[in-house]
Amino acid sequence: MLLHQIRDSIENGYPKDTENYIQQALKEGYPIKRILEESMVPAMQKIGDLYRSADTFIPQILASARSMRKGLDALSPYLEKETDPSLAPIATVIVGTVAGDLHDIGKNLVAIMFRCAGFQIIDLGVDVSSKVFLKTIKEHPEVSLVCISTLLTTSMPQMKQLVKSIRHAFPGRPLKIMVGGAPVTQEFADEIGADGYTENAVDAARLARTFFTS
Ligand code: B12
Repeated sequence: MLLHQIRDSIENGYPKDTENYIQQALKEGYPIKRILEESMVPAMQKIGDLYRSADTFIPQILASARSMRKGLDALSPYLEKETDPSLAPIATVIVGTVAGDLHDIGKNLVAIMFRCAGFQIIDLGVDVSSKVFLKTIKEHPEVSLVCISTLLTTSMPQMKQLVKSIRHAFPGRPLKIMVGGAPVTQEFADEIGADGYTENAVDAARLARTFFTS
């Protein structure tokens, strides 16, 4: 019931309701992963599909995006509690949306699923230049995975260039690179030399674990 209410409040764009329902669900002991996988991710996927079929207008999308952000903010403090500080992180991961692209909902979901799975996250935000990606990788030798997101076909060349620049700048470093976002495909990921691609955030965290735990 609560999971449905969270989902509806995101789809209908009521941020306050999303926040309240999520807080209630957390108090009642729903695991974060379940809230994400069963209500938040499907809600945003539905909004995306409606947008594609021209049934949803920009104000409604923005309201849903605001609900999603409120929901993720409400989850954050609980995420800290669920993570055991005595356990070393599986790996440190940089996440960011490529230059020219301001979409961050999918990227934020990827970051939160990775944190749930035991990774340490450095979130660079949106519209991140290659320069900032490279500088951050250089300044953080503990980083062993870079996750790049894009929602715009016009930003896909930047993604390709970024993967190339990372490989070129850190030739001997065992860095894995994952790419994703709605227009990205496995074929494109292979073509640009990324180590991994998945269609959604849940599978992304699962795939990343296989890089470091097998
Ligand atoms: C919400 C939205 C917006 C919001 C963004 C709010 C925000 N804070 O992010 C607003 C209204 C601001 C917006 C703006 C624009 N948008 Co917009 N937007 C969307 C919409 C409807 C949903 C995107 C979304 O959040 N989906 C839900 C999330 C959960 O899915 P996701 O991002 O794909 O992420 C999942 C997976 O892809 C994966 N994933 C994501 N990143 C990564 C990374 C890695 C490493 C991995 C492994 C996996 C992974 O995991 C995620 C969770 O499961 C899409 C339509 C669609 N069907 O995608 C259009 C869409 C992306 N937008 C589009 C456009 C054109 C724009 C604008 C240019 C519109 C304009 N004329 O101004 C601007 C762009 C401005 C800019 N410079 O970035 C187009 C892009 C077309 C194209 N081919 O490039 C789309 C496809 C709509 C369309 N059909 O025309 N948009």
